[in-house]
Amino acid sequence: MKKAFITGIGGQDGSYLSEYLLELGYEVHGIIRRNSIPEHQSTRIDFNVKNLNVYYGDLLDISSLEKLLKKIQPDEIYNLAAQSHVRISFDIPQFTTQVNALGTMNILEAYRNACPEAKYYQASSSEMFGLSVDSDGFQRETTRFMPTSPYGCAKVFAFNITRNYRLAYNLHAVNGILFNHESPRRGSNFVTSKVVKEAVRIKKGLSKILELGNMDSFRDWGHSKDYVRAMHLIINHSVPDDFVVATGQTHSVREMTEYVFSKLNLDYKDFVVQNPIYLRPEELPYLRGDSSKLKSTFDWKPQYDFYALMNEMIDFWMGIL
Ligand code: NAP
Ligand code: G4F
Repeated sequence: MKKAFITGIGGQDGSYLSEYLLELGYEVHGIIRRNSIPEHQSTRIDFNVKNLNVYYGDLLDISSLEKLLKKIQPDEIYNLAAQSHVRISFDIPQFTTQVNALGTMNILEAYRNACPEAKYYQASSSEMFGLSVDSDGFQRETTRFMPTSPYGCAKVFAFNITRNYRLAYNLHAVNGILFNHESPRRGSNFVTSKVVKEAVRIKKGLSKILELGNMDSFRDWGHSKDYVRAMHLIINHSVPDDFVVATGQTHSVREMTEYVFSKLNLDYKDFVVQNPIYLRPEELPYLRGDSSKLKSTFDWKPQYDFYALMNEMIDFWMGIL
């Protein structure tokens, strides 16, 4: 039985990845942070299932990482933990950098000392590309990084230190450069979840307006379930390497909002207002990923397109509100 160790196991991707690996027959281990309301830790995934083991740990506490990796001796390590909200990274830049950059260094050190034979996956991000777009309108593995947020800058460090550890210490350490991916489990302060949740509340008479920031940025949105399958393929490639994971389609926040409201037979223009508190000091205006390298290396293609993704999220929020 293969063993996986996942940081961020209670997050959107960590929860789907755990379920996917358990289905494949893995023994799954993961860390959660201490929370004053323990029930909040398992809102996305039931931790009381066979072959799933959860411990307290933190990327900022190298002793907890090293102790667990020494004991578990995993075959695969997935570092998914992060302060993952880009706008909030402007409010708490130092914390974001400590967790996302130095926290990555901590787990790489623990990995190198405790179980260097394991394979390591780093959750890198399209936010690293920032203002940089190739002349054909796509971002890919060779596109230079020009990040536009403390989050993006910290993720560039994490990407580079992962590559550095791979080459310097001959470790099987890889980066997945994932474009935006969503699901019913997406935190409700990310734009897709926020729009769907609030549109459903408006439809049900529970709310009257939706306050947003910049509606003219473009994102390449996929489904988290498709992307965790890609993580597993990338970490298990015979040669450690870095891959972009994206749908290749891009939509503006305005188009996404218009689609969600229209599915509920509403006109977004009657309900959406701009609130400057949701604008960012520097915006990333456009993302569209080219995942040709991933597709030509593995038999991967997304099962969800943008509309199927948004429809699933609408059905979810209609069901629980
Ligand atoms: P998420 O839902 O915000 O999950 C992040 C997880 O990390 C949460 O469980 C969080 O725990 C945990 N965490 C935060 N700080 C930690 C720390 N210091 N020590 C241990 N755990 C900590 O994010 P996601 O959407 O699943 O994303 C997973 C990873 O992929 C992140 O690294 C993110 O930056 C990256 N990524 C995401 C996307 C995307 O579109 N979703 C795209 C590219 C890259 P708490 O619940 O306690 O906060
Ligand atoms: O949903 P978002 O907050 O996602 P963002 O900033 O693209 O970051 C996500 O994707 C990254 C990959 O590229 C990940 F690395 C990162 O961890 C995270 O998962 O915002 C998307 C767009 C932005 O242009 C933002 O300015 O939506 C715009 N937006 C407009 N109004 C809003 C809002 N975003 C949020 N969160 N809230 C708003 O009210």
